[in-house]
Formats: sequence, structure tokens, C-alpha cells
Amino acid sequence: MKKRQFLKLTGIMGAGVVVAPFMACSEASKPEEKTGTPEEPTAPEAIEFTLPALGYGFDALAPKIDAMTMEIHHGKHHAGYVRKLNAALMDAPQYAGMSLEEIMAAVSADETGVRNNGGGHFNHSLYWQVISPSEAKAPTGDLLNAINEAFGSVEAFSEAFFTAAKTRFGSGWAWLSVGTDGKLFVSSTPNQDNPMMKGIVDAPGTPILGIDVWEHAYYLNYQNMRGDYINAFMELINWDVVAKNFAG
Ligand code: MN3
Repeated sequence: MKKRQFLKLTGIMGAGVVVAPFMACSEASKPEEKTGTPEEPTAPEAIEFTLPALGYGFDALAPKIDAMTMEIHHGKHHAGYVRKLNAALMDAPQYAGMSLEEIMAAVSADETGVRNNGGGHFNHSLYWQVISPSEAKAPTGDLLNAINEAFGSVEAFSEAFFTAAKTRFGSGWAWLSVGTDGKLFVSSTPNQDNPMMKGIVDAPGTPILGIDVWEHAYYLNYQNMRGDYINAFMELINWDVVAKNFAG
């Protein structure tokens, strides 16, 4: 934010031809000094989100999700959301000091930069975790009980989740979330929206499992066969992580 305000200021100074030449000269020299120090970590209003490490190899989920898809998805798509979120927050000082979760809860529909890129960062951070390599291939314990209570059976949950992901028109996500009543529910959202965005979505809640159904998540391996990707994803789900999200 400081840098952008500074550039605006120097733009005005540059346009002001009435200022004395020595002033214009000294102002013009400052942007070069600034570019020598790209990081300003000590600025109190600086909000810098970072790309979380994947925590496992790009090929760890192959062949269900191939290494190139993982590398591009994490290193290009997710990284891009983080970068653009940080840029959007430079113009949104009302979010200073907030966690990503707090920003999601507060963002409004017309704040497209924070909505799309904050959502992109939140959603992908969850996505990498819930498909991390694991031996836990089915829900157990309290989570199993909650699934049975909400859906009747794991099979019925799987069908609801699959359908939500398959029928999401265009780009978006499908979710398993804990609702405000404490019960589990399945929903889907367009683009990078998520159930945390209580000012935007129809069904607010805390997502504990999410599948990305943007084509970039599966097209290299599955082309137009979104259903095959969803089935592969569901076989990859790390139910230990989902249970931890549920408990948290
Ligand atoms: Mn994605």
C-alpha cells in the first residue's frame, strides 16, 4: 500500500510542472531507491500471505492426479491467487491484521479481488491437505457418526458429494461443510467462492472437505471426463485430515 500511494504521489508530482526542477529531480530518484528494496516486512499494515508447501511430491498422487497437473496447479494457479490476493489487500486496508478465515467471513460480493483471490488461496490450501497421501480411506469415529446422521450412510454422502461436484456448471467447487447448526451438509459454489463467505453464499458453513472442479484441476489427465476425476479424487481423500477439520 505504501508503495502504491507513493507511486500515485510521484505521478502527481511528475505532472506538476510548476514545481522547482530540483524537487522534480529528487522525487524522480526515489522510485529507483524503492525498487532496490522490494520487501517491506516491517510495515505494520503489510499483509503478506504465502503459498503453503505442498508437503508431498508432485507425483505422490499419480496416476489418479498426475505430477504435471499438481505442479502447475500448485506452482502456477495457487501461487497466482496468493500473489493477486496480496495485491488486492494493498487497496483494502479494512482487512489489515485479519486472518484468511476472518477475511473470508467479511468479504462482500462486489470486492472481486479479495473474493476471487482470497477464495482461491483458502480453497486450494484446503484442497492440498484433504488429498494428501494417507492410509485413511474411509471416515471413522465422530465424523462417521456425523455423516450417518446427516446423510444416512457414507454411500449416500458420496453420492451427494459426487453429484454436487459433477453438476456444478462451469468452474467451481463442491464442499462438505459443518453448518451453523453443527450438522454436515454438501453444497457447491461457483468460481472461487466457498461456504466461509457468509455474506455471499446461500449455505454458509465451515468446509472440511473440498474438491476443485475447475478444468485446470483435471484436464491434462481426464480432459472432459469430470466424473472420472471426481471418482479418483474421492479415492484419494485423506479422512484423517477431514476428521481433524471436523474436530477443529
Ligand atoms: Mn484450482
